[in-house]
Amino acid sequence: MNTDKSNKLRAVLFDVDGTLADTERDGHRPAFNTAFKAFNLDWNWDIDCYGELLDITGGKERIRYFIERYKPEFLTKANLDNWIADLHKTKTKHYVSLLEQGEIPLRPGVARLIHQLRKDGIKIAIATTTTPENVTALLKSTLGEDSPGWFDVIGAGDIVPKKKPAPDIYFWVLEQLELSAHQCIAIEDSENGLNSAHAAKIPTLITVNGYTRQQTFTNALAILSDLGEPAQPFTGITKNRNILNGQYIDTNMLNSLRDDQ
Ligand code: XBP
Ligand code: MG
Repeated sequence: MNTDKSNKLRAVLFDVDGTLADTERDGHRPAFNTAFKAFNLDWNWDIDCYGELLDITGGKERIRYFIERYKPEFLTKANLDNWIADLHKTKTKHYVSLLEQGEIPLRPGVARLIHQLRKDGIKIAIATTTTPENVTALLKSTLGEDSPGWFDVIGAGDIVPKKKPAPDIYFWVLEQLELSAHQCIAIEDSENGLNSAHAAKIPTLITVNGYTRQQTFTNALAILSDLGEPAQPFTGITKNRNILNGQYIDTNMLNSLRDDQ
Protein backbone atom coordinates (compact mmCIF):
# COMPACT_ATOMS: atom_id res chain seq x y z
CA MET A 1 0.00 0.00 0.00
CA ASN A 2 1.28 3.44 -0.87
CA THR A 3 2.16 5.64 2.12
CA ASP A 4 2.96 8.90 0.29
CA LYS A 5 0.19 11.26 1.44
CA SER A 6 1.26 14.23 -0.72
CA ASN A 7 -1.36 15.53 -3.07
CA LYS A 8 0.96 15.87 -6.05
CA LEU A 9 -0.35 14.38 -9.26
CA ARG A 10 1.55 11.14 -9.81
CA ALA A 11 -0.34 9.42 -12.62
CA VAL A 12 -2.94 9.95 -15.32
CA LEU A 13 -5.16 6.97 -16.11
CA PHE A 14 -6.56 7.05 -19.63
CA ASP A 15 -9.69 5.30 -20.81
CA VAL A 16 -9.34 4.12 -24.43
CA ASP A 17 -12.54 3.94 -26.47
CA GLY A 18 -14.07 7.36 -26.95
CA THR A 19 -11.29 9.03 -24.95
CA LEU A 20 -7.99 8.35 -26.72
CA ALA A 21 -9.81 8.04 -30.04
CA ASP A 22 -13.32 8.01 -31.45
CA THR A 23 -13.24 4.27 -31.97
CA GLU A 24 -16.82 3.19 -31.40
CA ARG A 25 -18.88 4.42 -34.36
CA ASP A 26 -16.38 3.86 -37.17
CA GLY A 27 -14.12 1.25 -35.59
CA HIS A 28 -15.73 -1.26 -33.25
CA ARG A 29 -19.20 -1.00 -34.86
CA PRO A 30 -18.11 -1.90 -38.41
CA ALA A 31 -15.82 -4.60 -37.00
CA PHE A 32 -18.79 -6.22 -35.23
CA ASN A 33 -20.83 -6.00 -38.44
CA THR A 34 -18.05 -7.59 -40.52
CA ALA A 35 -17.79 -10.43 -37.98
CA PHE A 36 -21.56 -10.97 -38.15
CA LYS A 37 -21.28 -11.34 -41.95
CA ALA A 38 -18.39 -13.79 -41.57
CA PHE A 39 -20.63 -15.87 -39.30
CA ASN A 40 -23.50 -15.72 -41.84
CA LEU A 41 -25.65 -13.65 -39.52
CA ASP A 42 -28.00 -11.05 -40.96
CA TRP A 43 -27.41 -8.78 -37.96
CA ASN A 44 -26.41 -5.17 -38.58
CA TRP A 45 -25.70 -2.65 -35.84
CA ASP A 46 -26.47 0.77 -37.28
CA ILE A 47 -25.23 3.98 -35.65
CA ASP A 48 -28.31 4.51 -33.44
CA CYS A 49 -28.69 0.86 -32.45
CA TYR A 50 -24.99 0.74 -31.51
CA GLY A 51 -25.45 3.88 -29.38
CA GLU A 52 -28.02 1.99 -27.29
CA LEU A 53 -25.84 -1.11 -27.07
CA LEU A 54 -22.96 0.99 -25.71
CA ASP A 55 -24.74 1.00 -22.35
CA ILE A 56 -23.36 -2.54 -22.08
CA THR A 57 -19.58 -2.45 -21.77
CA GLY A 58 -17.44 -5.21 -23.25
CA GLY A 59 -17.90 -6.65 -26.73
CA LYS A 60 -18.80 -10.20 -25.63
CA GLU A 61 -21.22 -8.85 -23.05
CA ARG A 62 -22.74 -6.52 -25.69
CA ILE A 63 -23.32 -9.43 -28.11
CA ARG A 64 -24.96 -11.48 -25.35
CA TYR A 65 -27.21 -8.57 -24.39
CA PHE A 66 -28.20 -8.11 -28.06
CA ILE A 67 -29.13 -11.79 -28.29
CA GLU A 68 -31.15 -11.69 -25.08
CA ARG A 69 -33.03 -8.59 -26.19
CA TYR A 70 -33.42 -9.04 -29.95
CA LYS A 71 -32.49 -12.61 -30.96
CA PRO A 72 -33.68 -14.82 -28.09
CA GLU A 73 -33.85 -17.85 -30.43
CA PHE A 74 -30.03 -17.97 -30.17
CA LEU A 75 -30.18 -18.52 -26.42
CA THR A 76 -30.72 -22.23 -26.94
CA LYS A 77 -27.61 -22.56 -29.12
CA ALA A 78 -25.17 -25.20 -27.82
CA ASN A 79 -22.06 -23.73 -26.18
CA LEU A 80 -23.35 -20.19 -26.56
CA ASP A 81 -20.51 -18.67 -24.52
CA ASN A 82 -17.86 -20.28 -26.74
CA TRP A 83 -19.72 -19.25 -29.87
CA ILE A 84 -19.87 -15.63 -28.64
CA ALA A 85 -16.18 -15.78 -27.77
CA ASP A 86 -15.35 -17.00 -31.32
CA LEU A 87 -17.53 -14.36 -32.92
CA HIS A 88 -15.82 -11.74 -30.76
CA LYS A 89 -12.35 -13.01 -31.74
CA THR A 90 -13.28 -12.49 -35.38
CA LYS A 91 -14.48 -9.00 -34.52
CA THR A 92 -11.16 -8.25 -32.78
CA LYS A 93 -9.23 -9.42 -35.85
CA HIS A 94 -11.19 -7.04 -38.10
CA TYR A 95 -10.90 -4.18 -35.62
CA VAL A 96 -7.13 -4.56 -35.29
CA SER A 97 -6.68 -4.66 -39.06
CA LEU A 98 -8.75 -1.48 -39.37
CA LEU A 99 -6.44 0.22 -36.87
CA GLU A 100 -3.36 -1.09 -38.66
CA GLN A 101 -4.58 0.64 -41.80
CA GLY A 102 -4.33 3.90 -39.80
CA GLU A 103 -8.08 4.53 -40.07
CA ILE A 104 -8.57 6.02 -36.60
CA PRO A 105 -6.63 9.06 -35.33
CA LEU A 106 -6.18 10.14 -31.71
CA ARG A 107 -8.52 12.85 -30.44
CA PRO A 108 -7.27 16.46 -30.12
CA GLY A 109 -4.70 16.97 -27.38
CA VAL A 110 -4.17 13.30 -26.55
CA ALA A 111 -0.70 12.87 -28.07
CA ARG A 112 0.42 16.29 -26.80
CA LEU A 113 -0.69 15.53 -23.23
CA ILE A 114 0.89 12.06 -23.23
CA HIS A 115 4.23 13.55 -24.38
CA GLN A 116 4.05 16.29 -21.74
CA LEU A 117 3.22 13.92 -18.89
CA ARG A 118 6.18 11.73 -19.80
CA LYS A 119 8.45 14.80 -19.88
CA ASP A 120 7.09 15.94 -16.49
CA GLY A 121 7.74 12.53 -14.91
CA ILE A 122 4.06 11.77 -14.35
CA LYS A 123 3.12 8.13 -14.83
CA ILE A 124 0.65 7.18 -17.51
CA ALA A 125 -1.65 4.17 -17.49
CA ILE A 126 -4.56 2.67 -19.38
CA ALA A 127 -7.80 1.50 -17.73
CA THR A 128 -10.16 0.08 -20.33
CA THR A 129 -12.84 -2.48 -20.96
CA THR A 130 -11.64 -3.28 -24.46
CA THR A 131 -9.45 -6.24 -25.44
CA PRO A 132 -5.66 -5.83 -24.85
CA GLU A 133 -4.75 -6.36 -28.57
CA ASN A 134 -7.00 -3.44 -29.45
CA VAL A 135 -5.12 -1.12 -27.09
CA THR A 136 -1.71 -2.11 -28.43
CA ALA A 137 -2.87 -1.76 -32.03
CA LEU A 138 -4.35 1.70 -31.41
CA LEU A 139 -1.25 2.96 -29.61
CA LYS A 140 1.13 1.57 -32.24
CA SER A 141 -0.85 2.91 -35.18
CA THR A 142 -1.11 6.42 -33.72
CA LEU A 143 1.92 6.99 -31.45
CA GLY A 144 4.43 4.55 -32.92
CA GLU A 145 5.72 1.05 -32.47
CA ASP A 146 7.35 1.70 -29.06
CA SER A 147 4.46 3.57 -27.50
CA PRO A 148 2.80 0.70 -25.56
CA GLY A 149 6.04 0.60 -23.54
CA TRP A 150 5.60 4.24 -22.48
CA PHE A 151 2.68 3.20 -20.26
CA ASP A 152 3.53 2.15 -16.73
CA VAL A 153 0.44 -0.05 -16.57
CA ILE A 154 -2.07 -1.24 -19.16
CA GLY A 155 -5.23 -2.65 -17.61
CA ALA A 156 -7.60 -4.05 -20.24
CA GLY A 157 -10.45 -6.44 -20.97
CA ASP A 158 -10.99 -9.62 -19.01
CA ILE A 159 -8.11 -9.03 -16.57
CA VAL A 160 -10.79 -8.20 -14.00
CA PRO A 161 -14.03 -10.13 -13.59
CA LYS A 162 -16.37 -7.11 -13.62
CA LYS A 163 -16.09 -4.50 -16.36
CA LYS A 164 -16.98 -0.79 -16.09
CA PRO A 165 -19.08 0.70 -14.49
CA ALA A 166 -17.66 -1.56 -11.75
CA PRO A 167 -14.49 -0.01 -10.28
CA ASP A 168 -12.44 -3.24 -10.63
CA ILE A 169 -10.24 -2.15 -13.53
CA TYR A 170 -9.32 1.11 -11.74
CA PHE A 171 -8.56 -0.76 -8.48
CA TRP A 172 -6.37 -3.15 -10.47
CA VAL A 173 -4.45 -0.32 -12.17
CA LEU A 174 -3.97 1.57 -8.87
CA GLU A 175 -2.60 -1.56 -7.27
CA GLN A 176 -0.14 -2.12 -10.14
CA LEU A 177 0.95 1.53 -9.96
CA GLU A 178 1.26 1.33 -6.16
CA LEU A 179 -0.55 4.65 -5.93
CA SER A 180 -3.62 5.91 -4.11
CA ALA A 181 -6.67 7.24 -5.90
CA HIS A 182 -6.05 10.83 -4.74
CA GLN A 183 -2.62 10.86 -6.43
CA CYS A 184 -4.20 10.15 -9.82
CA ILE A 185 -6.61 11.58 -12.28
CA ALA A 186 -8.69 9.57 -14.75
CA ILE A 187 -9.76 10.77 -18.18
CA GLU A 188 -12.99 9.22 -19.45
CA ASP A 189 -15.65 9.85 -22.09
CA SER A 190 -18.76 8.10 -20.77
CA GLU A 191 -20.97 7.81 -17.73
CA ASN A 192 -20.06 4.11 -17.39
CA GLY A 193 -16.39 5.11 -17.31
CA LEU A 194 -16.96 7.96 -14.88
CA ASN A 195 -18.95 5.72 -12.54
CA SER A 196 -16.15 3.17 -12.60
CA ALA A 197 -13.39 5.70 -11.79
CA HIS A 198 -15.55 7.54 -9.24
CA ALA A 199 -16.36 4.31 -7.41
CA ALA A 200 -12.58 3.83 -7.10
CA LYS A 201 -12.47 7.45 -5.74
CA ILE A 202 -10.32 8.73 -8.60
CA PRO A 203 -10.95 12.36 -9.63
CA THR A 204 -12.15 12.22 -13.22
CA LEU A 205 -12.11 14.56 -16.18
CA ILE A 206 -14.55 13.96 -19.04
CA THR A 207 -14.04 14.59 -22.75
CA VAL A 208 -17.35 13.94 -24.49
CA ASN A 209 -17.99 12.51 -27.95
CA GLY A 210 -20.97 12.07 -30.24
CA TYR A 211 -22.32 9.10 -28.31
CA THR A 212 -21.88 10.58 -24.81
CA ARG A 213 -22.54 14.34 -25.22
CA GLN A 214 -26.04 14.07 -23.69
CA GLN A 215 -24.95 12.21 -20.54
CA THR A 216 -25.02 14.13 -17.24
CA PHE A 217 -21.65 13.30 -15.67
CA THR A 218 -22.47 14.18 -12.06
CA ASN A 219 -19.18 13.92 -10.09
CA ALA A 220 -16.85 14.78 -12.98
CA LEU A 221 -14.11 17.33 -12.23
CA ALA A 222 -14.97 19.00 -15.53
CA ILE A 223 -16.72 18.17 -18.78
CA LEU A 224 -14.82 19.18 -21.91
CA SER A 225 -15.33 18.94 -25.65
CA ASP A 226 -11.82 17.43 -25.88
CA LEU A 227 -8.38 18.01 -24.38
CA GLY A 228 -7.73 20.97 -26.71
CA GLU A 229 -4.67 22.11 -28.58
CA PRO A 230 -2.96 25.52 -28.49
CA ALA A 231 -4.53 26.35 -31.86
CA GLN A 232 -7.81 24.52 -31.14
CA PRO A 233 -9.10 25.38 -27.65
CA PHE A 234 -11.57 23.09 -25.88
CA THR A 235 -14.95 24.23 -24.60
CA GLY A 236 -15.88 23.08 -21.13
CA ILE A 237 -17.55 23.53 -17.77
CA THR A 238 -16.37 22.66 -14.28
CA LYS A 239 -18.08 20.49 -11.68
CA ASN A 240 -19.88 23.61 -10.38
CA ARG A 241 -21.03 24.31 -13.92
CA ASN A 242 -18.72 27.33 -14.33
CA ILE A 243 -17.28 27.92 -17.78
CA LEU A 244 -13.75 26.59 -17.81
CA ASN A 245 -11.22 29.05 -19.09
CA GLY A 246 -8.12 27.79 -20.75
CA GLN A 247 -7.15 26.46 -24.07
CA TYR A 248 -5.81 23.02 -23.60
CA ILE A 249 -5.28 20.51 -20.82
CA ASP A 250 -1.73 20.29 -19.56
CA THR A 251 -0.10 19.15 -16.31
CA ASN A 252 -0.77 22.51 -14.59
CA MET A 253 -4.42 22.48 -15.46
CA LEU A 254 -4.84 18.88 -14.31
CA ASN A 255 -3.32 19.83 -10.96
CA SER A 256 -5.51 22.89 -10.56
CA LEU A 257 -8.68 21.00 -11.48
CA ARG A 258 -7.87 18.45 -8.77
CA ASP A 259 -7.06 21.17 -6.22
CA ASP A 260 -10.39 22.93 -6.90
CA GLN A 261 -12.53 19.84 -6.32
C1 XBP B 1 -15.33 0.49 -24.39
C2 XBP B 1 -16.04 -0.80 -24.43
C3 XBP B 1 -15.53 -1.88 -25.29
C4 XBP B 1 -15.54 -1.57 -26.77
C5 XBP B 1 -15.37 -2.83 -27.59
O1 XBP B 1 -14.27 0.39 -23.51
O2 XBP B 1 -17.02 -0.97 -23.75
O3 XBP B 1 -16.34 -2.99 -25.07
O4 XBP B 1 -16.77 -0.99 -27.14
O5 XBP B 1 -14.21 -3.53 -27.25
P1 XBP B 1 -13.55 1.70 -22.80
P2 XBP B 1 -14.22 -5.12 -27.06
O6 XBP B 1 -14.39 2.91 -23.03
O7 XBP B 1 -13.46 1.29 -21.36
O8 XBP B 1 -12.19 1.83 -23.46
O9 XBP B 1 -15.08 -5.65 -28.15
O10 XBP B 1 -12.77 -5.53 -27.19
O11 XBP B 1 -14.79 -5.40 -25.69
MG1 MG C 1 -14.70 4.98 -23.06
